[in-house]
Amino acid sequence: MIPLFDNDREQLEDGAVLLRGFAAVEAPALVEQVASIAQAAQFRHLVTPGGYTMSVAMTNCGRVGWVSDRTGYRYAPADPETGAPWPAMPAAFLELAARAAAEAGFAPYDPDACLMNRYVAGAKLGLHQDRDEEDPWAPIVSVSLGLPAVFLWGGQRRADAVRRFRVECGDVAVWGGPARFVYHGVAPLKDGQHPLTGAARINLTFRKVFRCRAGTGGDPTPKAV
Ligand code: MD3
Ligand code: FE
Repeated sequence: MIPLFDNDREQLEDGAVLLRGFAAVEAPALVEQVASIAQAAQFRHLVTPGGYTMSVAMTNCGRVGWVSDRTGYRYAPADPETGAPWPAMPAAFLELAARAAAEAGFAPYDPDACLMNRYVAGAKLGLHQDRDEEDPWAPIVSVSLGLPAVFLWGGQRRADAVRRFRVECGDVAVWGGPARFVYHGVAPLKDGQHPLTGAARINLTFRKVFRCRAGTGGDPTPKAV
């Protein structure tokens, strides 16, 4: 398929790219899949090791899911709420994530987990690094759905200057390789209504958690182009 919006590509820095509108066509189907996943694994507000309840509600699909409680952050094969394995990652998720990763020079890409974040007005994600994954090079792919938000994009150190990017439904960001440990976050969501998600923004983040899977014979780290 010929990619739509091919020119809408913003290189943030080496290893990080914003693909505006990359998932615009698929957005309604993705939102439906999220709703169906959330029936089996509900969105919940996790507690951080420091004892704070996150303003963003989260759930997961894939081989493992990201969870947090008073004992720490980790990837878990089962939903701690139900004890059941996380719902499988839909084929449409995998295909989109792999296509976006390839567009950013990170092919092949076979993510282990998709963390889904749901924001309502006021919900935010403070500046952080994603560092609970074993593979330090494989990218994270982010898909924004529903209400717009402001991404905060810093540097390798917490104190580095932060740039802001407004992202809309269908925008996709990919960052890996040299940009994998950049500090990032999301500014408090503004009130609004979106035809696909109502008063919410949903963000999917795909992660390669394991360095390589048993039985695949290696080829652990994709190379950035
Ligand atoms: C790309 N999620 O779950 S994707 C996370 O929107 C997480 O829910 C965020 O960080 C979310 O760990 C955002 C990360 C992100 C943040 C800022 C960016 C990607 C970016 C700024 C520019 C480009
Ligand atoms: Fe993050």
